[in-house]
Amino acid sequence: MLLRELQDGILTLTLNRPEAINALTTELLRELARAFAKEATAPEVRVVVLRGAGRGFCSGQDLREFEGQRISYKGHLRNYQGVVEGIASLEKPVVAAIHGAAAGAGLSLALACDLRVAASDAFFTTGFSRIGLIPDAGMNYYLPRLVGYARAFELAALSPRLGAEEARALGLVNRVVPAESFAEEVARLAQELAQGPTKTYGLIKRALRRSASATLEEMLEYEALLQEVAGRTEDHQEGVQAFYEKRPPRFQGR
Ligand code: T3D
Repeated sequence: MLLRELQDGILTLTLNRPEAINALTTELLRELARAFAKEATAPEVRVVVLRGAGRGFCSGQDLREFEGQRISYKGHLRNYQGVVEGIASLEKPVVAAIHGAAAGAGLSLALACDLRVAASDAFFTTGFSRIGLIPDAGMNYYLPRLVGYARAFELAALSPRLGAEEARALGLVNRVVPAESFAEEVARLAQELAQGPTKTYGLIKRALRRSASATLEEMLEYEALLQEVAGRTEDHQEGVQAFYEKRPPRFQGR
């Protein structure tokens, strides 16, 4: 259900239920949570790419899995909390590589990632309100932070279908690349991140996450604290040395 491939510091996680546009089952979500908590934290992993097999990224919760059953608070939390928190707390970049559909909780997972690259054929819909549900899997946290309250409400309440360019204009995705060169563009970005100062990326994630609920004074203090940590990394030494020697840095992620 979840395919894993590690190459040159890039861990690629592929949602692999193409017959249902990679709809999320309890088992798939459990595998994903485990992958973010275990495999992705290994020191040799320097970036994670999350993608979908077949013709789309992810169609959200598998609507057939709980047919006829009531949604339970506990079951819902158990299914989604581990994955969304796993992405947020992973101290390395996570890239969502989106082609075809990203809907419902599939879109939520993409929004929880640090960067979103969309193929020109990608399309996006919150989808929840069409089946009488509210956004979940972290969408209520990420969506208004990315697009502002008014747009978040519109996207959540009306569930329009957005094309890749529309999504980029709204700030939902970082970049749109031609569908024909999607795999190469994602690989290029992943390589760039995999050769970067991994520990620094982790600290950037920590700082930006903290800023969501901090005052300026608190952030100034937290930045100083994290900068002390960044200043002790080998990659900082290497970056400064490379600057002196007028050459590109060779970061080792340490
Ligand atoms: O239980 C809880 O805890 C609640 C949690 C909720 C979280 C959520 O994510 S709620 C939102 C769930 N997702 C949706 O409502 C989206 C449903 N799907 C769609 O709207 C469309 O399929 C798409 C817009 C994603 C793609 O449209 P299209 O036309 O490209 O594909 P399609 O023909 O609709 O789908 C292809 C197949 O995938 C089809 O199966 P079939 O008929 O060929 O056997 C379709 O039924 C299946 N599929 C698509 N989405 C889901 C799905 N099967 C199960 N669950 C799905 N979410």
